Amino acid sequence: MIAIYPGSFDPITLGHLDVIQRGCRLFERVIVAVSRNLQKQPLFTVEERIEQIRTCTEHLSNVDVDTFDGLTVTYAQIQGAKVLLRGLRVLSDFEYELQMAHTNKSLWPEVETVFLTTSNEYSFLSSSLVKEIARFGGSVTHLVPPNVVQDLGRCFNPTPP
Ligand code: COD
Repeated sequence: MIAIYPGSFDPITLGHLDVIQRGCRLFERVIVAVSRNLQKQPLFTVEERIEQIRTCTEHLSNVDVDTFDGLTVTYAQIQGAKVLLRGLRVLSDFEYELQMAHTNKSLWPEVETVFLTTSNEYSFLSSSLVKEIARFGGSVTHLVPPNVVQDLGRCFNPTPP
């Protein structure tokens, strides 16, 4: 069975990676799908985010990384996937995730959303928090994969010419 893990991933964190790794043990194939239609201005381009995810999932043979425009369910139909994989951290996630799961089911009744609860050590972790810490010069080595640490460093502390 194929599962789509849709998201913004701006940037991918160790929390996202944990969900991907655990999803890989449950599904034959996991497609990490980076949404192109973000409401707010992202820090990284879609292409940069795809590269970041590819690099840190290289060791996982059943992971593909892709991008999509428009509705997640339309993309899932094109890929022949009936499962959407999502992560749950705190209670506030639940409200948003439940609304999305119901909306997606109303659009395509065959789709199922499967939730993985966050691993304890990543329950506080979000991409926005990571960007804020990096912007103010804090260490994010325990929060994101090494390649993303480098990319954040380049963004916020560019080496002078
Ligand atoms: N531990 C576990 N899970 C986590 C962690 C963590 N530390 N951090 C994030 N997650 C989970 C999130 O809860 C989420 O399930 C997933 O990882 C991705 O998170 P983000 O923040 O990168 O991505 P989102 O939630 O911004 O993605 C939203 C979508 C792009 C999927 C959504 O807007 C969408 O489907 N857009 C397409 C348009 C559409 O179809 N709309 C109708 C559906 S409502």
